[in-house]
Amino acid sequence: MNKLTGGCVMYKVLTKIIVFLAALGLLFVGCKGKSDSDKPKDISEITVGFSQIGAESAWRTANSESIVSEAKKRSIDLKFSDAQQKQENQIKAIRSYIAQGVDVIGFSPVVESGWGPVLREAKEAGIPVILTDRAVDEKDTSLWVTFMGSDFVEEGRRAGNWLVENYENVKRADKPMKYIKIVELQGTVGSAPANDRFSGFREVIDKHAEFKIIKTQTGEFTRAKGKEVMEAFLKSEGKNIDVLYAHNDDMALGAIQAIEQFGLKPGVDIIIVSIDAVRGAFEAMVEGKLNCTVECSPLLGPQFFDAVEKLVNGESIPARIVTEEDVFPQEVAEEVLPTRTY
Ligand code: GZL
Repeated sequence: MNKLTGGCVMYKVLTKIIVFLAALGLLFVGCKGKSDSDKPKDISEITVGFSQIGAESAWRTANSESIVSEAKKRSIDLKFSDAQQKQENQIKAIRSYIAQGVDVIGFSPVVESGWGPVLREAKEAGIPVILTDRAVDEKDTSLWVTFMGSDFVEEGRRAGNWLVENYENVKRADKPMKYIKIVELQGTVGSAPANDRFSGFREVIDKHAEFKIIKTQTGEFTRAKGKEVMEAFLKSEGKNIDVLYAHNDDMALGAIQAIEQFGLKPGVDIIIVSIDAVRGAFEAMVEGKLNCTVECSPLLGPQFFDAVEKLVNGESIPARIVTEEDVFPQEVAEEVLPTRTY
């Protein structure tokens, strides 16, 4: 074999060795593990954008406080916005969170419909969305990771069941049982709690012919509007009203003022059942002015950030997380009031 041939052979062997070593190196780099961008972030590095509905009720204030204080407790960077009950403000806030590239978006939708486009934008941007408190009627459930909050239909059923089971014991003795006339203060028009509490209550009442809903109108979940609408009910129906069913305690508390100003006794002349179980409702029950409140817990902060941490760590979370709740009639109010945290 001449020097040239020998040199060629050597060259080929060396080339093969270099190629082999290079391939080995690439393999090693490839196996080094997740690149930085794939590694789960440390919780203190993540940013969460939350679009809150507004500050319409004591319940909402407690809900916001629960979310903001939990973020602080966990040293999570939270961008929080108040939409003053306007859907367009929530959509703007969510778009700004997308533009800022937050890691997770949370929001409580003021109404059920009209969220498809902005939720698709979040999905295209690869930002997971957590629904809290209220649901949306969007058919594509891949647009959010989980919905956590109460079962509002069940809350409406619980209010109806309490009334059917207790009206006879709480009504004035001189009031006839025949045709018990109910007036209803609905929540925000188009919102999940208003729609569901409306239907859940009727699921029960419609099975009892003696109960009749004679007036129903939105009080927008606020104390002021609840008082105003109750004044109108009293003007047209007066002493004809036996029961008030309010979709939240704030409207019931406003209605109590209207009933007293009209010269009737709330909780006695007009039996009142409402939803939320805020402190004000317990105080009204202790004074004998409200007869029952169905719990709807606003304290979603810990659950929300548990879900955020699981998401960021790549863990799975259930598509639906229901909050456990109770019913509080007037007779337990005094004992329970000191334990209430919202
Ligand atoms: C219910 C929540 C409702 C409360 C109201 O989860 O969305 O909105 O019942 C609040 O008090 O305004």
